[in-house]
Amino acid sequence: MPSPTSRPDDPAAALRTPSRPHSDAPTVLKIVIAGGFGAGKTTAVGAVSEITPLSTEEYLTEASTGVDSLEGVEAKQTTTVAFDFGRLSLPDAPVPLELFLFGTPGQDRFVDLWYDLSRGAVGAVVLIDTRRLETSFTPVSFFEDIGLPFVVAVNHFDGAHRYQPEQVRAALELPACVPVVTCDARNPSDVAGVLLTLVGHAENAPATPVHPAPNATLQDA
Ligand SMILES: Nc1nc2c(ncn2[C@@H]2O[C@H](COP(=O)(O)OP(=O)(O)OP(=O)(O)O)[C@@H](O)[C@H]2O)c(=O)[nH]1
Ligand SMILES: [Mg+2]
Repeated sequence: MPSPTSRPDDPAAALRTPSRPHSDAPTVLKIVIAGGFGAGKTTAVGAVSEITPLSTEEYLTEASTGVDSLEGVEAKQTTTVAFDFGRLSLPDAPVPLELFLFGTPGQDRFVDLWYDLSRGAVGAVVLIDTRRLETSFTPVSFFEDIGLPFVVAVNHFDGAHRYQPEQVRAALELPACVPVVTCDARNPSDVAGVLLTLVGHAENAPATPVHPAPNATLQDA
């Protein structure tokens, strides 16, 4: 069996290296697309991916009634049970990039999987549905706890009240250094813009290795 490849503690270091040996080669980065149940994670990965995205959707069943609230997303029939995977090349970015996108399942009960998917990632996007802001509390706390740079992206659902980014920042008690942006998860250029915001943020964030979430977070989830 091949030995596992060790994970660099600071994946964003590739962005800060002044002269890379193969300057034409894109910098490959892993990015996590997170957020609460039904926030639009699978939609965002699918919108922007240049390959047919890998998805692990399963039908919602009666067993999830009363567990996974469909308020605001009543038309939703499926949910991600493992992860989404997509790829996006951005050759014209200030540094040519190849982004590997990993969408998480939304429910808090998958928090162990969120941790596994975060290994080796340069950062995370936390998608927010402002109609159900409470579903984003655990994902935000999770990335704060493990020390992974993240941006908050407000996914504008039709008919939802449009809050200002600073109102969202206040409601989530986010520090000024965490970017808060808006997007439509169905729009490829919106999602690409969010990803570039994250890459810029991760490049400037202090290099802190991802560490296991404290037990308190896991128990609370
Ligand atoms: N109007 C609108 N609908 C959206 C948007 N993003 C997602 N949707 C819809 O909202 C529903 C949920 O989207 P998903 O992409 O499955 O959400 P998710 O976050 O992956 O959901 P889970 O994996 O179950 O947590 C789907 O019916 C989407 O079509 C958006 O920006 N605007
Ligand atoms: Mg999903």
